[in-house]
Amino acid sequence: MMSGERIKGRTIGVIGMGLSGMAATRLIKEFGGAAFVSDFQSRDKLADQIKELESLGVSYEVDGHTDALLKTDFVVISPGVTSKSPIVKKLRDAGIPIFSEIEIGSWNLRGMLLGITGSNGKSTTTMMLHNILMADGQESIPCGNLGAPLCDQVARLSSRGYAVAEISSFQLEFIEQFAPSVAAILNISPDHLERHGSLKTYREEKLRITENQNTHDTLVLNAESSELDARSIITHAKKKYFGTLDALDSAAIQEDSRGVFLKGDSLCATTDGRTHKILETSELGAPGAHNIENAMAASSMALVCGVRPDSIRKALLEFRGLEHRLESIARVNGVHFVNDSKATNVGAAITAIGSVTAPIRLILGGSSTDDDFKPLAHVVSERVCGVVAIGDARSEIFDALGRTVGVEFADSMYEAVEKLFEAARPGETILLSPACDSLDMFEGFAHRGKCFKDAVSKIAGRFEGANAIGN
Ligand code: UMA
Ligand code: ADP
Repeated sequence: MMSGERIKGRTIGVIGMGLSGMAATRLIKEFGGAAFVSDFQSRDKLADQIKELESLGVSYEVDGHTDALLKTDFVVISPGVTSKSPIVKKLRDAGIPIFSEIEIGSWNLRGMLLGITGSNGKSTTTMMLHNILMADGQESIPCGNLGAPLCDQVARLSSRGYAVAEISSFQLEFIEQFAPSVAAILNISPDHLERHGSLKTYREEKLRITENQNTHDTLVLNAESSELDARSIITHAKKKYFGTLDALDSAAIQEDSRGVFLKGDSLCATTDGRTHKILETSELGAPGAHNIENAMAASSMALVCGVRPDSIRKALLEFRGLEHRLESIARVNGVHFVNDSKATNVGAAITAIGSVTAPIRLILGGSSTDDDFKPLAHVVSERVCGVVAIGDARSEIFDALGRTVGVEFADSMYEAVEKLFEAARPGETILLSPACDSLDMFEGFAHRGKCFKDAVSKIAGRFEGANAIGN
């Protein structure tokens, strides 16, 4: 059934007045439904949203979720609302269906839905694929968890276009029919375990991206992520694996199940029995071994969409990575500053540390979602000569790494950068790759990255000839 039919004339509850809730509300209004929006924050914190709701003529409540939501036909839930929330229990007990924002967004999306999930690399791969499609002259809109809700794209996308959606585990919790034509699962490593309870449940949520795919659809999978265990995944979709040629060969993956693979130093694809080189890894515009994986995932998806290998090559040469992801900031007195604020879990920080070749002085910490920093010890002992820990998780970081490397504490980003810069020698890299969420000290990862950059430019301002790179 199309979204219009499921929405028109219905009373639909929306939980949360954030990006998702407001986008869902606009969609409901556009398709002739009556939205009732509920948020547990106070009126003064929601002034902008209330202004928009009042101008749309939409009813709402603030300061909590009341039983008014039980009088709706179904409810759209924001990804930040957990399934353990009391209102979810009440709605379930009352038999009221609950859908995520991506679910109702997908109901009437014209064009093709491409969905990318995984623990790390989602935003980068989403933007790589978007750039590839654009280089091929296609209409493409990057959206989803990267900050542009799918519901807002319904009116924007034509039937010939692609919605390239970054999809989080939170968004997959309340899907019913959501089914990307091409989906990718990049990797699995511990993240958001406080919400999902265990790595097993978290992986199961991620796998839901394929649960409604059919035999015409494709699922692109990383052949080398051990926690993902791609071979064991059951799906109706055609599987396409990416990875090194050795990994695909040793897993006996047949030619028609191969996506883009790494043969020596070249990204290659096989079509009609012939292997083509797309580009050398040294030509990739985005740095680091993890971006080779992201490039293989994005180009595997693009090939399924019929994109020409030349367009893939052109886009991957030009794409330099996103802000706050291994972003080179400046060199001051021979010390290189790199901003990887988006590394919000231990797996991402391990990747980032591994991809910096110089000796590293590292900023870790924030609010932790998985608490286990011990997996960092090995890579820290090999590459890192000093750590400054910030935020709520700093004691846990000290406990996990204090025997491996010197760990100092700082109360602000500026103090952290200053401490590391005082200790650093020319040729070293000061890396912010915190392995934690940011909300204990910052408004989000972007704000944390900006504070890092501000601290660096303050220090650089004291030296003549400091070299700002990029932004
Ligand atoms: N709220 C309630 N009741 C609750 C909980 C929250 O009313 O029980 C209200 C809050 O008061 C607030 C609103 O809900 O007004 C916030 O909703 P939300 O947390 O779902 O945030 P959105 O603004 O809708 O943003 C969400 C994603 N946020 C989360 O998943 C936490 C954004 O991803 C995403 O960009 C956006 O939808 C558009 O799709 C952020 C994120 O951190 C960046 N994602 C996680 C990650 O990447 O690791 C999954
Ligand atoms: P996500 O959207 O999944 O959080 P991003 O593309 O924003 O992923 O990258 C976040 C961080 O994760 C990067 O700064 C980098 O440290 C790390 N990362 C990126 N791609 C990968 C990958 N394929 N495997 C492991 N870590 C990665």
